Amino acid sequence: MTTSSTAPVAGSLPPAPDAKIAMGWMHTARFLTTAAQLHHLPPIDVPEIAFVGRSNAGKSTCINTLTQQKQLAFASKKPGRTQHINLFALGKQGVTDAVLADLPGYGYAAVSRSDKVRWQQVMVNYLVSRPGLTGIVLLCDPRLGLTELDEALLEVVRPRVEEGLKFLIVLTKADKLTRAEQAKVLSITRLNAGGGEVKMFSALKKQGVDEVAQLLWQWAHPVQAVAAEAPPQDTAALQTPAAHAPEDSQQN
Ligand SMILES: Nc1nc2c(ncn2[C@@H]2O[C@H](COP(=O)(O)OP(=O)(O)OP(=O)(O)O)[C@@H](O)[C@H]2O)c(=O)[nH]1
Ligand SMILES: [Mg+2]
Repeated sequence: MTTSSTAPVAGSLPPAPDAKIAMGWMHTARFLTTAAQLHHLPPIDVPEIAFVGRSNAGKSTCINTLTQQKQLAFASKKPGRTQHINLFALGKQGVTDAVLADLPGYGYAAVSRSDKVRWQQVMVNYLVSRPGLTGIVLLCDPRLGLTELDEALLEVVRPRVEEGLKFLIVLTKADKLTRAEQAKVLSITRLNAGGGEVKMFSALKKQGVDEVAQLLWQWAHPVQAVAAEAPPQDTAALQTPAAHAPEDSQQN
């Protein structure tokens, strides 16, 4: 999986920013729009990061904690609180450079079967076809572990993850577990996630907040392609043919 080149590859992750930078960026979050159906969502030309997971897993609370805003996303003890796709814009000086999407949770027993099927279809379509979707954060209550529905979601997104879509599992409500339980569930989830990224998180204890913010910042600011593939015209004229520089040589 690793390459021998030390040159940054376009689209790869930049170094992690200072936690202050990542948290300051997160704090710029503002409500953008809400939609019950996929085709009502506006096209977005910046990276979009979706928060998905079972109802009551802590998606909305996680967004509020990361953005350091109490009520940006609707969080509630009552499962099924989020019933629309809610988009939040991020970026300094009002310039949007990324979008967070809070999705309704799945697996909520009190929802009618037809509503469940309808919503699952919206979500699958969103995950499979939303242009600009850059990363998925799957939130999971570590006391339940990855459930059948989470596994089904993993299967749905697998082809896009293989094509480069970023993916992170956040184990929420870490404050409900002892340190030993946290370590155990982390390693089991890492195993089940096929080596994918997994982080422990607690909104209550502010555990894992900086780390998740730093990773999302990295997702939203991938290394740009270096625009120096061909030398500028005037300096090219100065090069002697004897130099024989390979045309595709890369700078380190
Ligand atoms: N102890 C503890 N409780 C949490 C934490 N995160 C969320 N909760 C609680 O879990 C419940 C559900 O949180 P939400 O953020 O509304 O969950 P959700 O995943 O957005 O739920 P839906 O919108 O129904 O899909 C609320 O009562 C939160 O206060 C946490 O880190 N620790
Ligand atoms: Mg919610």
